[in-house]
Amino acid sequence: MPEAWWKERVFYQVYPRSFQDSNGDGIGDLRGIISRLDYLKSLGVGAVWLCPVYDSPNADMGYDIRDYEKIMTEFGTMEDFDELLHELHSRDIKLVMDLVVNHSSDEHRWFAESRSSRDNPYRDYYIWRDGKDGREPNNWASFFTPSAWSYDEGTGQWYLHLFSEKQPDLNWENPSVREEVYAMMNRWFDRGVDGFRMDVITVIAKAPELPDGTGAPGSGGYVFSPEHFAFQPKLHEYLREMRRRCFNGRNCMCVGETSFVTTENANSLVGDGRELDLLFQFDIMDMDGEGSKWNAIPLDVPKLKQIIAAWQGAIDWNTLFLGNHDQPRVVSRFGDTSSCELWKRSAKCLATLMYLQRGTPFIYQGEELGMTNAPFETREQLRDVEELNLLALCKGETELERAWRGIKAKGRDNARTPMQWSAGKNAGFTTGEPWIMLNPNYTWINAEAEEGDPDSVLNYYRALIALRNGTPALLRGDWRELLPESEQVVAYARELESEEYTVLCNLSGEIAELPFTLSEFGEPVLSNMPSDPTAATLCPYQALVLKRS
Ligand code: ISL
Ligand code: CA
Repeated sequence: MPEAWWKERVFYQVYPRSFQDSNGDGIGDLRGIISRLDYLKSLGVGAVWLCPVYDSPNADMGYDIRDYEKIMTEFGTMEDFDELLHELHSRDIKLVMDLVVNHSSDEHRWFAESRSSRDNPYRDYYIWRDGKDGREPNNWASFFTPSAWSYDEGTGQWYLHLFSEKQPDLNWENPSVREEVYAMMNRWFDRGVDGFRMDVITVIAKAPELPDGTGAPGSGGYVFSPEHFAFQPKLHEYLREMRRRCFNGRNCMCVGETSFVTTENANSLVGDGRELDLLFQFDIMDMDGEGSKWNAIPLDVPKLKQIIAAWQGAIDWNTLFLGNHDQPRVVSRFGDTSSCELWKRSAKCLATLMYLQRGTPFIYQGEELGMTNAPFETREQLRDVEELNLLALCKGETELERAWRGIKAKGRDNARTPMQWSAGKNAGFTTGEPWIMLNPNYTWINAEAEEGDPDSVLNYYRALIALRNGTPALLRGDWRELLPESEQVVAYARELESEEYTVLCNLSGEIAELPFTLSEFGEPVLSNMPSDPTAATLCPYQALVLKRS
Protein backbone atom coordinates (compact mmCIF):
# COMPACT_ATOMS: atom_id res chain seq x y z
CA MET A 1 0.00 0.00 0.00
CA PRO A 2 1.50 3.39 -0.93
CA GLU A 3 1.22 5.96 1.85
CA ALA A 4 -1.29 8.80 1.49
CA TRP A 5 0.20 11.60 -0.62
CA TRP A 6 -0.30 14.16 2.12
CA LYS A 7 2.08 12.23 4.36
CA GLU A 8 4.91 12.04 1.85
CA ARG A 9 4.95 15.60 0.51
CA VAL A 10 6.29 18.82 1.93
CA PHE A 11 3.68 21.60 1.97
CA TYR A 12 4.42 25.24 1.26
CA GLN A 13 2.03 27.94 2.44
CA VAL A 14 1.46 30.82 0.02
CA TYR A 15 0.06 34.12 1.28
CA PRO A 16 -1.01 35.42 -2.14
CA ARG A 17 -1.19 39.11 -1.30
CA SER A 18 2.52 39.11 -0.48
CA PHE A 19 3.99 36.46 -2.75
CA GLN A 20 4.39 38.03 -6.20
CA ASP A 21 2.64 40.90 -7.94
CA SER A 22 2.29 40.52 -11.72
CA ASN A 23 0.62 43.78 -12.77
CA GLY A 24 2.21 46.52 -10.70
CA ASP A 25 -0.74 47.32 -8.43
CA GLY A 26 1.35 46.41 -5.39
CA ILE A 27 -0.77 43.36 -4.52
CA GLY A 28 0.37 39.79 -5.08
CA ASP A 29 -1.86 37.79 -7.41
CA LEU A 30 -2.46 34.42 -9.05
CA ARG A 31 -0.44 35.21 -12.17
CA GLY A 32 2.40 36.20 -9.87
CA ILE A 33 2.24 32.79 -8.20
CA ILE A 34 2.22 31.07 -11.60
CA SER A 35 5.43 32.90 -12.51
CA ARG A 36 7.16 31.50 -9.41
CA LEU A 37 6.20 27.85 -9.64
CA ASP A 38 9.61 26.73 -10.84
CA TYR A 39 11.03 28.22 -7.66
CA LEU A 40 8.64 26.09 -5.60
CA LYS A 41 9.54 23.05 -7.63
CA SER A 42 13.25 23.69 -7.10
CA LEU A 43 12.62 23.78 -3.37
CA GLY A 44 11.22 20.25 -3.50
CA VAL A 45 7.72 21.01 -2.24
CA GLY A 46 4.91 18.68 -3.28
CA ALA A 47 1.84 20.63 -2.20
CA VAL A 48 0.76 24.23 -1.79
CA TRP A 49 -1.59 25.55 0.88
CA LEU A 50 -3.05 28.66 -0.69
CA CYS A 51 -4.44 31.22 1.76
CA PRO A 52 -7.94 32.46 0.80
CA VAL A 53 -8.25 33.79 -2.75
CA TYR A 54 -12.04 34.16 -2.75
CA ASP A 55 -13.90 37.40 -3.27
CA SER A 56 -13.61 39.36 -0.03
CA PRO A 57 -13.77 42.93 1.28
CA ASN A 58 -10.55 42.06 3.19
CA ALA A 59 -11.61 43.10 6.65
CA ASP A 60 -9.43 40.14 7.72
CA MET A 61 -7.34 39.69 4.58
CA GLY A 62 -9.54 37.16 2.82
CA TYR A 63 -10.66 35.29 5.94
CA ASP A 64 -13.94 37.13 5.45
CA ILE A 65 -15.39 35.59 2.30
CA ARG A 66 -18.04 37.45 0.32
CA ASP A 67 -18.41 34.85 -2.44
CA TYR A 68 -17.03 31.33 -2.10
CA GLU A 69 -17.06 30.74 -5.83
CA LYS A 70 -15.51 33.89 -7.17
CA ILE A 71 -11.83 34.84 -7.18
CA MET A 72 -10.90 38.11 -5.47
CA THR A 73 -10.65 40.69 -8.26
CA GLU A 74 -7.25 41.89 -7.02
CA PHE A 75 -5.92 38.34 -7.31
CA GLY A 76 -7.23 37.59 -10.80
CA THR A 77 -9.96 35.57 -12.45
CA MET A 78 -11.27 32.02 -12.39
CA GLU A 79 -9.32 31.45 -15.63
CA ASP A 80 -6.14 32.45 -13.82
CA PHE A 81 -7.07 30.07 -11.05
CA ASP A 82 -7.60 27.18 -13.46
CA GLU A 83 -4.26 27.94 -15.05
CA LEU A 84 -2.54 28.01 -11.66
CA LEU A 85 -4.06 24.65 -10.82
CA HIS A 86 -3.03 23.21 -14.17
CA GLU A 87 0.52 24.55 -13.88
CA LEU A 88 0.85 23.15 -10.36
CA HIS A 89 -0.40 19.75 -11.41
CA SER A 90 1.87 19.63 -14.44
CA ARG A 91 4.76 20.00 -11.94
CA ASP A 92 3.29 17.31 -9.70
CA ILE A 93 2.38 19.81 -6.98
CA LYS A 94 -0.99 19.42 -5.23
CA LEU A 95 -3.19 22.39 -4.37
CA VAL A 96 -4.92 22.70 -1.01
CA MET A 97 -7.34 25.61 -0.65
CA ASP A 98 -7.91 27.54 2.55
CA LEU A 99 -11.60 27.51 3.41
CA VAL A 100 -13.32 29.66 6.01
CA VAL A 101 -16.76 28.35 6.91
CA ASN A 102 -17.03 29.16 10.60
CA HIS A 103 -18.06 32.58 9.36
CA SER A 104 -18.52 34.50 6.15
CA SER A 105 -18.15 38.16 5.38
CA ASP A 106 -21.03 40.39 6.46
CA GLU A 107 -21.07 41.35 2.78
CA HIS A 108 -21.91 37.79 1.72
CA ARG A 109 -25.28 37.56 -0.02
CA TRP A 110 -26.49 35.19 2.71
CA PHE A 111 -25.83 37.74 5.42
CA ALA A 112 -27.38 40.59 3.43
CA GLU A 113 -30.55 38.47 3.18
CA SER A 114 -30.26 37.31 6.78
CA ARG A 115 -30.13 40.80 8.25
CA SER A 116 -32.85 42.15 5.94
CA SER A 117 -35.72 40.88 8.10
CA ARG A 118 -36.47 38.46 10.91
CA ASP A 119 -38.50 36.21 8.65
CA ASN A 120 -36.14 36.11 5.69
CA PRO A 121 -35.39 32.48 4.68
CA TYR A 122 -31.69 33.17 5.32
CA ARG A 123 -32.27 34.58 8.83
CA ASP A 124 -31.28 31.27 10.36
CA TYR A 125 -28.05 31.00 8.34
CA TYR A 126 -26.43 33.06 11.10
CA ILE A 127 -26.75 33.20 14.87
CA TRP A 128 -29.25 35.89 15.91
CA ARG A 129 -30.48 36.48 19.46
CA ASP A 130 -32.44 39.04 21.43
CA GLY A 131 -30.44 41.20 23.80
CA LYS A 132 -30.64 40.93 27.58
CA ASP A 133 -31.59 44.15 29.37
CA GLY A 134 -30.43 46.19 26.42
CA ARG A 135 -27.08 44.41 26.33
CA GLU A 136 -25.52 41.53 24.45
CA PRO A 137 -27.25 38.11 24.61
CA ASN A 138 -24.27 36.74 26.57
CA ASN A 139 -20.88 37.81 27.86
CA TRP A 140 -18.68 36.18 25.22
CA ALA A 141 -15.55 37.97 24.10
CA SER A 142 -14.43 37.73 20.49
CA PHE A 143 -10.92 36.98 19.26
CA PHE A 144 -10.63 40.44 17.72
CA THR A 145 -13.08 42.81 19.41
CA PRO A 146 -14.22 43.11 23.01
CA SER A 147 -17.70 41.59 22.52
CA ALA A 148 -18.57 38.68 20.22
CA TRP A 149 -21.94 40.32 19.43
CA SER A 150 -23.00 43.22 17.27
CA TYR A 151 -26.39 44.87 17.32
CA ASP A 152 -28.37 45.21 14.12
CA GLU A 153 -30.55 48.32 14.17
CA GLY A 154 -32.76 47.20 11.32
CA THR A 155 -34.12 44.05 12.95
CA GLY A 156 -33.41 44.83 16.61
CA GLN A 157 -31.38 41.70 17.32
CA TRP A 158 -27.73 40.81 17.88
CA TYR A 159 -25.56 38.55 15.70
CA LEU A 160 -22.64 36.45 16.87
CA HIS A 161 -19.12 36.94 15.52
CA LEU A 162 -16.24 35.14 17.18
CA PHE A 163 -13.89 37.27 15.06
CA SER A 164 -14.45 40.82 13.75
CA GLU A 165 -17.94 42.34 13.36
CA LYS A 166 -17.45 41.87 9.63
CA GLN A 167 -17.19 38.07 10.13
CA PRO A 168 -20.61 36.83 11.32
CA ASP A 169 -20.60 33.17 12.42
CA LEU A 170 -22.56 30.76 10.25
CA ASN A 171 -25.19 28.68 11.99
CA TRP A 172 -24.06 25.08 11.52
CA GLU A 173 -27.18 23.82 13.29
CA ASN A 174 -29.06 24.76 10.16
CA PRO A 175 -28.97 21.82 7.68
CA SER A 176 -29.30 24.23 4.73
CA VAL A 177 -26.04 25.94 5.72
CA ARG A 178 -24.28 22.59 5.82
CA GLU A 179 -25.74 21.56 2.47
CA GLU A 180 -24.58 24.81 0.86
CA VAL A 181 -21.08 24.36 2.26
CA TYR A 182 -20.74 20.74 1.13
CA ALA A 183 -22.06 21.50 -2.35
CA MET A 184 -19.62 24.39 -2.68
CA MET A 185 -16.70 22.21 -1.53
CA ASN A 186 -17.66 19.53 -4.02
CA ARG A 187 -17.68 22.07 -6.84
CA TRP A 188 -14.09 23.02 -5.93
CA PHE A 189 -13.15 19.35 -5.87
CA ASP A 190 -14.74 18.89 -9.29
CA ARG A 191 -12.57 21.77 -10.49
CA GLY A 192 -9.56 19.74 -9.46
CA VAL A 193 -8.34 21.00 -6.10
CA ASP A 194 -6.72 18.39 -3.88
CA GLY A 195 -7.90 19.36 -0.44
CA PHE A 196 -8.83 21.99 2.09
CA ARG A 197 -7.25 23.66 5.05
CA MET A 198 -10.29 24.34 7.19
CA ASP A 199 -10.05 27.59 9.12
CA VAL A 200 -10.92 27.45 12.86
CA ILE A 201 -12.90 24.31 12.16
CA THR A 202 -13.10 23.30 15.83
CA VAL A 203 -15.37 26.22 16.72
CA ILE A 204 -18.15 25.71 14.18
CA ALA A 205 -20.50 24.09 16.74
CA LYS A 206 -21.65 26.27 19.62
CA ALA A 207 -23.27 25.16 22.90
CA PRO A 208 -26.99 25.31 22.00
CA GLU A 209 -28.06 27.63 24.83
CA LEU A 210 -25.06 29.94 24.31
CA PRO A 211 -24.43 30.14 28.07
CA ASP A 212 -22.34 32.88 29.67
CA GLY A 213 -18.64 32.14 30.00
CA THR A 214 -17.38 31.77 33.55
CA GLY A 215 -13.69 32.61 33.07
CA ALA A 216 -11.90 35.80 34.00
CA PRO A 217 -13.35 38.89 32.31
CA GLY A 218 -11.10 40.67 29.85
CA SER A 219 -11.47 43.96 28.02
CA GLY A 220 -14.93 45.53 28.55
CA GLY A 221 -15.83 42.76 31.04
CA TYR A 222 -16.33 40.19 28.27
CA VAL A 223 -15.23 36.61 28.84
CA PHE A 224 -13.35 34.50 26.34
CA SER A 225 -15.43 31.31 26.48
CA PRO A 226 -14.04 28.46 24.36
CA GLU A 227 -15.68 25.98 26.76
CA HIS A 228 -18.92 26.90 24.97
CA PHE A 229 -17.75 27.03 21.36
CA ALA A 230 -14.70 24.77 20.94
CA PHE A 231 -14.93 20.98 20.60
CA GLN A 232 -18.67 20.83 21.21
CA PRO A 233 -20.25 17.38 20.72
CA LYS A 234 -21.95 18.43 17.48
CA LEU A 235 -18.56 19.26 15.96
CA HIS A 236 -17.87 15.58 15.40
CA GLU A 237 -21.28 15.03 13.85
CA TYR A 238 -20.67 17.84 11.36
CA LEU A 239 -17.15 16.73 10.49
CA ARG A 240 -18.25 13.15 9.88
CA GLU A 241 -21.03 14.38 7.67
CA MET A 242 -18.57 16.56 5.75
CA ARG A 243 -16.20 13.62 5.36
CA ARG A 244 -19.00 11.49 3.93
CA ARG A 245 -20.41 14.15 1.67
CA CYS A 246 -17.20 15.66 0.31
CA PHE A 247 -14.11 13.54 0.87
CA ASN A 248 -15.15 9.91 0.63
CA GLY A 249 -14.18 8.38 -2.67
CA ARG A 250 -11.78 11.19 -3.54
CA ASN A 251 -8.00 11.20 -3.22
CA CYS A 252 -8.26 14.51 -1.38
CA MET A 253 -7.13 15.64 2.02
CA CYS A 254 -8.41 17.81 4.84
CA VAL A 255 -6.22 19.59 7.37
CA GLY A 256 -7.98 21.38 10.18
CA GLU A 257 -6.88 24.52 11.94
CA THR A 258 -7.88 22.93 15.22
CA SER A 259 -7.73 25.73 17.74
CA PHE A 260 -8.06 24.41 21.33
CA VAL A 261 -6.97 20.89 20.39
CA THR A 262 -5.04 19.02 23.09
CA THR A 263 -3.06 15.78 23.14
CA GLU A 264 -6.10 14.31 24.95
CA ASN A 265 -8.82 15.23 22.46
CA ALA A 266 -6.77 15.11 19.23
CA ASN A 267 -7.64 11.53 18.41
CA SER A 268 -11.33 12.42 18.36
CA LEU A 269 -10.44 14.21 15.10
CA VAL A 270 -7.63 12.22 13.50
CA GLY A 271 -7.97 8.86 15.25
CA ASP A 272 -9.84 5.86 13.91
CA GLY A 273 -12.99 7.82 13.05
CA ARG A 274 -10.81 10.01 10.78
CA GLU A 275 -12.83 13.18 10.62
CA LEU A 276 -9.72 15.09 9.46
CA ASP A 277 -6.51 13.79 7.91
CA LEU A 278 -4.24 16.27 9.65
CA LEU A 279 -4.53 18.87 12.34
CA PHE A 280 -2.64 21.98 13.33
CA GLN A 281 -2.05 22.17 17.07
CA PHE A 282 -0.86 25.41 18.63
CA ASP A 283 1.12 24.33 21.69
CA ILE A 284 4.41 25.51 20.22
CA MET A 285 2.87 28.70 18.83
CA ASP A 286 1.36 29.47 22.25
CA MET A 287 4.35 28.47 24.40
CA ASP A 288 5.96 31.91 24.54
CA GLY A 289 2.70 33.69 25.30
CA GLU A 290 1.57 32.31 28.65
CA GLY A 291 -2.04 33.33 28.42
CA SER A 292 -1.68 36.29 26.07
CA LYS A 293 -0.47 36.03 22.53
CA TRP A 294 1.17 39.45 22.88
CA ASN A 295 3.72 38.26 25.44
CA ALA A 296 7.08 37.15 24.09
CA ILE A 297 8.78 34.97 26.65
CA PRO A 298 12.22 33.73 25.52
CA LEU A 299 12.39 30.19 24.14
CA ASP A 300 12.25 27.50 26.81
CA VAL A 301 13.97 24.50 25.19
CA PRO A 302 12.86 21.89 27.76
CA LYS A 303 9.26 23.03 27.30
CA LEU A 304 9.58 22.81 23.52
CA LYS A 305 10.94 19.29 23.88
CA GLN A 306 8.04 18.28 26.11
CA ILE A 307 5.55 19.57 23.55
CA ILE A 308 7.27 17.75 20.69
CA ALA A 309 7.47 14.48 22.62
CA ALA A 310 3.87 14.77 23.81
CA TRP A 311 2.55 15.26 20.27
CA GLN A 312 4.77 12.64 18.69
CA GLY A 313 3.36 10.26 21.29
CA ALA A 314 -0.25 11.40 21.09
CA ILE A 315 -1.19 10.93 17.45
CA ASP A 316 0.11 8.82 14.60
CA TRP A 317 0.81 11.67 12.22
CA ASN A 318 1.57 15.30 13.06
CA THR A 319 1.83 18.51 11.09
CA LEU A 320 5.28 20.03 11.47
CA PHE A 321 5.44 23.82 11.38
CA LEU A 322 7.07 26.78 13.09
CA GLY A 323 5.04 29.62 11.69
CA ASN A 324 2.25 30.72 9.41
CA HIS A 325 0.50 33.93 8.33
CA ASP A 326 -0.77 34.47 11.91
CA GLN A 327 2.62 34.19 13.58
CA PRO A 328 5.83 36.18 13.76
CA ARG A 329 8.83 35.04 11.74
CA VAL A 330 10.34 31.89 13.19
CA VAL A 331 14.00 32.92 13.19
CA SER A 332 13.19 36.17 15.00
CA ARG A 333 11.03 34.31 17.46
CA PHE A 334 12.98 31.17 18.33
CA GLY A 335 16.39 31.73 16.70
CA ASP A 336 19.13 34.31 17.13
CA THR A 337 19.28 37.30 14.81
CA SER A 338 22.02 39.13 16.70
CA SER A 339 24.65 38.38 14.06
CA CYS A 340 24.58 37.29 10.45
CA GLU A 341 26.34 34.05 11.33
CA LEU A 342 23.88 33.06 14.07
CA TRP A 343 20.85 34.19 12.07
CA LYS A 344 21.77 31.81 9.30
CA ARG A 345 22.80 28.94 11.56
CA SER A 346 19.77 29.17 13.85
CA ALA A 347 17.34 29.36 10.91
CA LYS A 348 18.79 26.10 9.59
CA CYS A 349 18.84 24.54 13.05
CA LEU A 350 15.13 25.24 13.62
CA ALA A 351 14.20 23.75 10.24
CA THR A 352 16.24 20.63 10.93
CA LEU A 353 14.74 19.94 14.32
CA MET A 354 11.19 20.44 13.08
CA TYR A 355 10.96 18.97 9.60
CA LEU A 356 12.65 15.62 10.17
CA GLN A 357 10.13 14.58 12.79
CA ARG A 358 7.41 12.10 11.95
CA GLY A 359 4.69 14.07 10.20
CA THR A 360 4.03 16.43 7.31
CA PRO A 361 6.11 19.64 7.09
CA PHE A 362 4.39 22.97 6.36
CA ILE A 363 6.81 25.72 5.37
CA TYR A 364 5.54 29.29 5.41
CA GLN A 365 6.63 31.50 2.50
CA GLY A 366 9.90 33.31 3.07
CA GLU A 367 10.88 31.09 5.96
CA GLU A 368 13.18 29.22 3.56
CA LEU A 369 15.07 32.49 3.06
CA GLY A 370 15.37 33.15 6.78
CA MET A 371 13.02 36.16 6.54
CA THR A 372 12.74 38.06 9.82
CA ASN A 373 10.22 40.21 11.68
CA ALA A 374 9.75 43.66 10.18
CA PRO A 375 10.69 46.91 11.95
CA PHE A 376 7.21 48.46 12.12
CA GLU A 377 7.24 51.85 13.85
CA THR A 378 3.92 53.56 13.13
CA ARG A 379 0.24 52.68 13.08
CA GLU A 380 0.11 53.72 9.41
CA GLN A 381 2.48 50.89 8.50
CA LEU A 382 0.19 48.23 10.01
CA ARG A 383 -2.51 46.40 8.05
CA ASP A 384 -3.75 43.64 10.36
CA VAL A 385 -7.18 44.09 11.95
CA GLU A 386 -5.99 42.31 15.09
CA GLU A 387 -3.05 44.70 15.59
CA LEU A 388 -5.11 47.79 14.74
CA ASN A 389 -7.89 46.76 17.13
CA LEU A 390 -5.33 46.21 19.88
CA LEU A 391 -3.97 49.73 19.44
CA ALA A 392 -7.46 51.23 19.26
CA LEU A 393 -8.25 49.78 22.70
CA CYS A 394 -5.20 51.27 24.41
CA LYS A 395 -5.70 53.93 27.06
CA GLY A 396 -2.60 55.94 27.85
CA GLU A 397 1.08 55.70 27.08
CA THR A 398 1.87 52.62 29.17
CA GLU A 399 -0.76 50.52 27.43
CA LEU A 400 0.36 51.79 24.05
CA GLU A 401 3.96 50.91 24.79
CA ARG A 402 2.99 47.43 25.89
CA ALA A 403 0.84 46.94 22.78
CA TRP A 404 3.67 48.05 20.53
CA ARG A 405 6.08 45.65 22.21
CA GLY A 406 3.57 42.88 21.49
CA ILE A 407 3.02 43.94 17.89
CA LYS A 408 6.74 44.10 17.15
CA ALA A 409 7.39 40.68 18.66
CA LYS A 410 4.22 38.80 17.79
CA GLY A 411 2.06 40.80 15.36
CA ARG A 412 0.75 39.01 12.30
CA ASP A 413 2.01 41.66 9.86
CA ASN A 414 5.54 40.41 10.55
CA ALA A 415 4.81 37.38 8.39
CA ARG A 416 2.87 39.34 5.79
CA THR A 417 5.54 41.66 4.35
CA PRO A 418 6.34 40.83 0.71
CA MET A 419 8.48 37.91 -0.36
CA GLN A 420 12.06 38.99 -0.84
CA TRP A 421 12.97 37.81 -4.32
CA SER A 422 15.93 40.05 -5.09
CA ALA A 423 17.89 43.11 -3.99
CA GLY A 424 16.24 45.09 -6.81
CA LYS A 425 13.37 47.57 -6.59
CA ASN A 426 10.77 46.48 -4.02
CA ALA A 427 12.63 43.18 -3.63
CA GLY A 428 11.31 42.09 -7.02
CA PHE A 429 7.83 41.76 -5.49
CA THR A 430 6.17 44.58 -7.40
CA THR A 431 6.99 47.39 -9.81
CA GLY A 432 4.36 49.52 -8.03
CA GLU A 433 3.74 50.58 -4.46
CA PRO A 434 3.57 47.48 -2.19
CA TRP A 435 0.34 47.16 -0.15
CA ILE A 436 2.40 46.73 3.03
CA MET A 437 5.96 47.84 3.68
CA LEU A 438 8.88 45.69 2.70
CA ASN A 439 11.32 44.50 5.28
CA PRO A 440 14.35 46.72 4.53
CA ASN A 441 16.68 43.75 4.97
CA TYR A 442 15.64 42.49 1.52
CA THR A 443 18.88 44.02 0.23
CA TRP A 444 20.73 41.03 1.68
CA ILE A 445 18.03 38.48 2.60
CA ASN A 446 16.57 37.53 -0.77
CA ALA A 447 16.10 34.52 -3.03
CA GLU A 448 18.42 35.71 -5.79
CA ALA A 449 21.37 36.27 -3.47
CA GLU A 450 20.72 32.98 -1.68
CA GLU A 451 20.36 31.07 -4.91
CA GLY A 452 24.01 31.64 -5.73
CA ASP A 453 25.33 30.99 -2.22
CA PRO A 454 25.89 27.28 -1.46
CA ASP A 455 25.81 28.08 2.27
CA SER A 456 22.50 29.98 2.18
CA VAL A 457 19.38 29.20 4.21
CA LEU A 458 17.57 28.58 0.91
CA ASN A 459 20.02 25.96 -0.28
CA TYR A 460 19.97 24.33 3.13
CA TYR A 461 16.17 24.04 2.94
CA ARG A 462 16.56 22.43 -0.48
CA ALA A 463 19.03 19.89 0.88
CA LEU A 464 16.85 19.22 3.92
CA ILE A 465 13.72 18.68 1.84
CA ALA A 466 15.57 16.49 -0.66
CA LEU A 467 16.92 14.39 2.20
CA ARG A 468 13.47 13.91 3.68
CA ASN A 469 11.83 13.24 0.32
CA GLY A 470 14.40 10.58 -0.56
CA THR A 471 14.71 8.75 2.74
CA PRO A 472 12.11 6.15 3.74
CA ALA A 473 13.15 6.24 7.41
CA LEU A 474 12.68 10.02 7.54
CA LEU A 475 9.34 9.75 5.79
CA ARG A 476 7.80 6.79 7.51
CA GLY A 477 10.09 5.72 10.33
CA ASP A 478 9.29 5.70 14.03
CA TRP A 479 10.28 8.69 16.14
CA ARG A 480 12.22 8.18 19.35
CA GLU A 481 13.42 10.93 21.65
CA LEU A 482 17.10 11.06 22.60
CA LEU A 483 18.73 13.10 25.39
CA PRO A 484 15.40 13.94 27.06
CA GLU A 485 17.29 15.53 29.97
CA SER A 486 19.31 17.97 27.88
CA GLU A 487 18.25 21.58 28.36
CA GLN A 488 19.91 22.68 25.12
CA VAL A 489 19.73 19.90 22.59
CA VAL A 490 16.69 18.62 20.73
CA ALA A 491 17.62 15.10 19.68
CA TYR A 492 15.74 12.19 18.20
CA ALA A 493 16.11 9.05 16.13
CA ARG A 494 14.08 7.98 13.12
CA GLU A 495 14.09 4.29 12.37
CA LEU A 496 12.67 2.06 9.70
CA GLU A 497 13.70 -1.56 9.38
CA SER A 498 17.51 -1.46 9.36
CA GLU A 499 17.80 2.26 8.59
CA GLU A 500 18.52 4.64 11.45
CA TYR A 501 18.96 8.41 11.40
CA THR A 502 19.85 10.64 14.32
CA VAL A 503 18.99 14.33 14.47
CA LEU A 504 20.94 16.52 16.91
CA CYS A 505 20.14 20.23 17.24
CA ASN A 506 21.64 22.56 19.80
CA LEU A 507 18.96 25.17 20.20
CA SER A 508 20.96 27.37 22.54
CA GLY A 509 23.61 30.05 22.23
CA GLU A 510 26.09 28.01 24.30
CA ILE A 511 28.23 24.97 23.52
CA ALA A 512 26.38 21.78 24.46
CA GLU A 513 28.19 18.80 25.97
CA LEU A 514 27.07 15.38 24.76
CA PRO A 515 27.38 12.03 26.53
CA PHE A 516 28.80 10.48 23.33
CA THR A 517 30.98 11.35 20.37
CA LEU A 518 29.20 12.30 17.18
CA SER A 519 30.70 9.41 15.20
CA GLU A 520 28.85 6.91 17.39
CA PHE A 521 25.74 7.72 15.40
CA GLY A 522 27.36 7.19 12.02
CA GLU A 523 28.16 9.49 9.12
CA PRO A 524 26.82 13.03 8.80
CA VAL A 525 24.34 13.40 5.93
CA LEU A 526 23.36 17.01 6.64
CA SER A 527 24.80 19.71 8.85
CA ASN A 528 24.72 23.49 9.15
CA MET A 529 28.43 23.83 9.92
CA PRO A 530 31.60 21.73 9.68
CA SER A 531 31.72 19.09 12.40
CA ASP A 532 34.43 16.98 13.98
CA PRO A 533 33.27 13.34 14.30
CA THR A 534 35.44 12.80 17.38
CA ALA A 535 33.82 15.73 19.24
CA ALA A 536 31.36 15.20 22.08
CA THR A 537 29.96 18.72 21.85
CA LEU A 538 27.72 20.81 19.63
CA CYS A 539 28.38 24.46 18.87
CA PRO A 540 25.63 27.07 19.44
CA TYR A 541 22.76 26.31 17.05
CA GLN A 542 24.65 23.48 15.43
CA ALA A 543 22.41 20.96 13.66
CA LEU A 544 23.53 17.58 12.48
CA VAL A 545 21.82 14.59 10.90
CA LEU A 546 23.73 11.32 11.09
CA LYS A 547 23.11 8.03 9.37
CA ARG A 548 24.03 4.76 11.02
CA SER A 549 25.54 2.44 8.48
O1 ISL B 1 -3.77 34.74 15.03
C1 ISL B 1 -4.53 34.56 15.95
C2 ISL B 1 -4.87 35.61 16.83
O2 ISL B 1 -3.70 35.93 17.45
C3 ISL B 1 -5.15 33.29 16.19
O3 ISL B 1 -5.82 33.24 17.39
C4 ISL B 1 -6.09 33.13 15.04
O4 ISL B 1 -7.08 34.11 15.08
C5 ISL B 1 -6.76 31.79 15.11
O5 ISL B 1 -5.74 30.85 15.02
C6 ISL B 1 -7.70 31.63 13.92
O6 ISL B 1 -7.01 31.92 12.73
C7 ISL B 1 -7.68 31.78 11.52
O7 ISL B 1 -8.95 32.38 11.51
C8 ISL B 1 -9.00 33.79 11.65
C9 ISL B 1 -8.03 34.50 10.70
O8 ISL B 1 -7.91 35.84 11.09
C10 ISL B 1 -6.67 33.86 10.70
O9 ISL B 1 -5.84 34.47 9.75
C11 ISL B 1 -6.87 32.41 10.41
O10 ISL B 1 -5.66 31.69 10.26
C12 ISL B 1 -10.41 34.20 11.36
O11 ISL B 1 -10.82 33.65 10.15
CA1 CA C 1 -1.35 42.52 -8.59
